[in-house]
Order: sequence, then structure tokens, then C-alpha cells
Amino acid sequence: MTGRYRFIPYAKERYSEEEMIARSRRFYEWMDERRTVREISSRPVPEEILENIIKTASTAPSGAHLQPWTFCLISNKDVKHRIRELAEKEEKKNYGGRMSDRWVQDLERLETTWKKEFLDTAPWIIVVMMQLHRIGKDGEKVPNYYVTESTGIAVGFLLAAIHNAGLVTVTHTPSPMGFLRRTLNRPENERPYVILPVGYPASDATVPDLRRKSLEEIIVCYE
Ligand code: IYR
Repeated sequence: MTGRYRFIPYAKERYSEEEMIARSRRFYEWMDERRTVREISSRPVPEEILENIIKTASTAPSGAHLQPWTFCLISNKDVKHRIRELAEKEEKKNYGGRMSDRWVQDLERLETTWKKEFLDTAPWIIVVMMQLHRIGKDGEKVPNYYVTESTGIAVGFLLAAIHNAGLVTVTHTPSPMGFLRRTLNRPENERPYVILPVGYPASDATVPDLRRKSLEEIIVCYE
């Protein structure tokens, strides 16, 4: 690796306590409006928005700051359709017996199926790849660290950025996802992490009227 980083001051006090309370509440209320949407409009979305969203994701922390991720940004209709065909082929097998009865039963109330129309309709698809290792000067494997965790955090940032832009997505994880590396012609050190179709919600899109766990259900206080 190259030399050490230069360290720069960061201890700026940004907000008063009151502002912090208001901002944290407003951010929570805004994030609480985010929903997974499976019906996505074909209405075009400017590429610049997608670039900003991806730049935001890449501000995530990562193991040893190695940023072990690649975002494949797809608008090509044929590539999207190919991904749909291959994803549906796997999902048909998953819903048709590869997932446990309990799993299918747990998904029933969300009404998900093997059909993934959003892979054709969404103007953009982001396929997030994690870089399992780096490739050294002589082609040798050089390790990355906490690759799954780092990429997961970046995807969290990505979801927040998509919502912030006023767009919607669904975290789609057909299993297995190996076909993506071949279809997108990615190197062997990359492994698909998730597929995110991005766009406006379709005009007739609906979402389940679900509830989130209350604070009491998710928090344990040690005061
Ligand atoms: N990967 C499949 C199945 C699926 C699994 C879970 I857990 C979900 O929360 C939703 C779907 C699919 O994408 O349909």
C-alpha cells in the first residue's frame, strides 16, 4: 500500500441540541416514508440522479477504507431483459420448491412471486457487486476486509439516497446470482450482492399496509 493518510481537523460543532432533536426527528419521519415498491414506472430518470445516488453510497465506511464495491449501472433494454429472464428462471425454482414451505408462507402476505417485471420496466437497474479481494500487480489475490458488511452498509446508504431523490426501488436477490457476473462480464474477484431496479413508482403501485416494530420492541436501555 501507499503511505499513511494526512489527518485533518473534524471537530466542528454543527447544530444546537434543539436543532439536533428537530433534525433527527425529521430525518426519522422522512425515512419512515420509504417503502419497498415492486411496481416501477418506465418513465425516464436523468442519469445524473443515479450518479449522485451512487456517489452517496460510496461515502459509506468500509474495512480499511478499501471501498470493496462496484455499482453496475444499467439502462440498456436488452441487458435488463436478459437479467430478468435469468433472474426469473432462478426464482421460478425458488418459489417452486427450493425455498422452504415456511419461507414461502412468510412471504405470502407480501404477495411476492417469481415474476420480476420491474427488471424490464425500471429505467435503471443497479447491480451491486462486492469485491471479495483485490488483484495485485502480478495478478495475485490481495485481501479486502469486512466485504459483506461494508457492501451492506453502502447499500443502506444507497437505499436512503434513492428515497431522498424521490425515487423507489426493491432489494431483489435472486438466488443464486452467479449469472450476473457472467452477464455483466465482471472479473472473478467480484460477487453479486443485490439488484436494485430504480425509478418512479408506477401510477397504480401499491404497498402493503405494514407496521414497523415500536421502539420498545427494538431497544434495550442500559442507563
Ligand atoms: N429473493 C426472492 C424471494 C424473496 C425473499 C425474501 I426473505 C423477501 O423478503 C422477498 C423476496 C425474490 O426476490 O422474490
